[in-house]
Amino acid sequence: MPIDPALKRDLQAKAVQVRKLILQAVHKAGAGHVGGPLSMVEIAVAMYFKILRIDPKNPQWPDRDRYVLSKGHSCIALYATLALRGFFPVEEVFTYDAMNSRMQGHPDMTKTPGIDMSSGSLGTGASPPLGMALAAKRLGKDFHTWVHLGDGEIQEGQVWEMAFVASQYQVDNLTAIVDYNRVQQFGFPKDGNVRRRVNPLVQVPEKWRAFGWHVIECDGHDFDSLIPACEEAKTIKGRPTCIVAHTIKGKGVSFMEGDYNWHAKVPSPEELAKAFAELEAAQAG
Ligand SMILES: Cc1ncc(C[n+]2csc(CCOP(=O)(O)OP(=O)(O)O)c2C)c(N)n1
Repeated sequence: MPIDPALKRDLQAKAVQVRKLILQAVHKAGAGHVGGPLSMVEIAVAMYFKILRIDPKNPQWPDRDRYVLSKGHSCIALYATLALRGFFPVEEVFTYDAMNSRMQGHPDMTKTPGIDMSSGSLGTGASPPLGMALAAKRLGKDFHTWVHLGDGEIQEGQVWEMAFVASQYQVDNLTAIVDYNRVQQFGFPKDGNVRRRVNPLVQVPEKWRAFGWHVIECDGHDFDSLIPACEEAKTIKGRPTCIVAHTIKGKGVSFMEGDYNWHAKVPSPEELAKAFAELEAAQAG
């Protein structure tokens, strides 16, 4: 079911703004991740501009929905989204990775308004949201908790400890989103010019189903697919939901898409200009 076209246009424009902020911030910092953040832009925008019950003026509101970016290396996408949503000034995004900045290279819940959980060591951001969701049930609160995982990240055992406990306790106020871009940090040198990792993780929906979760697959770059998936997740009773969002690492910039070399590479001034031109052309088209 397509979403309202005006809302879709607005979200798409936000996604372009977030992509530009990611590229500019990494360029300025001279360090950081690019491919994973670009992969998750629509998911972050859908969350913060449509799905989550939040108040940017009151980031610690006890009844807010929780969103935990477990693939914390991609946090520049979250900082850009939080800034556009009004949690802190947009200019602060350009202090990314600087000494004493609130925009650290991995998210720190003690520093940055809007960050619900510190993360960065893959897998370790999976369990705290389960605790948040269980706490909501115990306290009779109606907030929903979301956890955003990378497909490489779900190779970590802690994710599956969380997965079986969540279904065991019928934690239906918890939704996992797997950013399924099929590329991780490295490819294989022997592949020469072949820029994709040849061995992506397979049977991701089947794995979550086997652990007792309700599974929804969607296109993680298409708001008409992503937003109904998120809305459906909130209605499922008796078990947690996993949204397997099919995404493209480096999405939006042709020479970054699907290329593991852009996992954490800084764009040169020429590459930045080329990327901006592409993003603007796509938006105009
Ligand atoms: C425990 C742990 N091992 C290794 C790393 C280094 N690392 C950072 S990102 C990454 C790859 C992540 O791939 P994926 O989860 O698919 O994320 P995405 O493709 O969305 O960037 C690795 C190995 C880490 N942060 N934590």
